[in-house]
Amino acid sequence: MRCGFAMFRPVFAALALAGWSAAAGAAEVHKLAPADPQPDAGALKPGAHVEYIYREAKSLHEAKSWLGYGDLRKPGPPLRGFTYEDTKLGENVLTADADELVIASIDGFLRFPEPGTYKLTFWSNDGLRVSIGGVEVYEHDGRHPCETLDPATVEVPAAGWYAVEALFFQRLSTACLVMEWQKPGEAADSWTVVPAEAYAHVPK
Ligand SMILES: [Ca+2]
Repeated sequence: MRCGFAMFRPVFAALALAGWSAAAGAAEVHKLAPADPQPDAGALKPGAHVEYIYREAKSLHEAKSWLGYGDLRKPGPPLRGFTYEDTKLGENVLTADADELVIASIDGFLRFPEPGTYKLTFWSNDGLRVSIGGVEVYEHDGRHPCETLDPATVEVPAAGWYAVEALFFQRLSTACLVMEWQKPGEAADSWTVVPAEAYAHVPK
């Protein structure tokens, strides 16, 4: 094992020097479709709609399979957005009634204030899959601490509301769910947590 790993390291180093890994992560730009029609402003309520299933999932595949059990779904108070930093041990996850063994199905709208190219960074503990404007933009499967993979790059054709859907699960210990954005023209090291007022939903 040790020998094999040592043999691989120069290969990774060479790929990194060639810019291969950066190119692979940055190449994909997701083109988002605005909600059509745009939601009626009078019907929108703050935050995102969420339903919880209080079952164990170790992967997004398992979490998704539980969604099929409709009678297990329990609507929860709306999320204020993806603004939940890592919990303390024993603290409830999101707006759920439990700190562990929670699956959340989230949907609503996200408002982009201007058109252009945005970068989105998602932090999750544990698994997370996100679609915005009809496009899957991020997935981080499995159980892990509050961490992120490469940012997603999205092309926003017009200011306004975009449908957002997410599948999230928290198995054990702490949990987090955060989205940050870098708006068009902002510096490459400039990240802001997407504010609560950017999220809305139509009550079901
Ligand atoms: Ca966890």
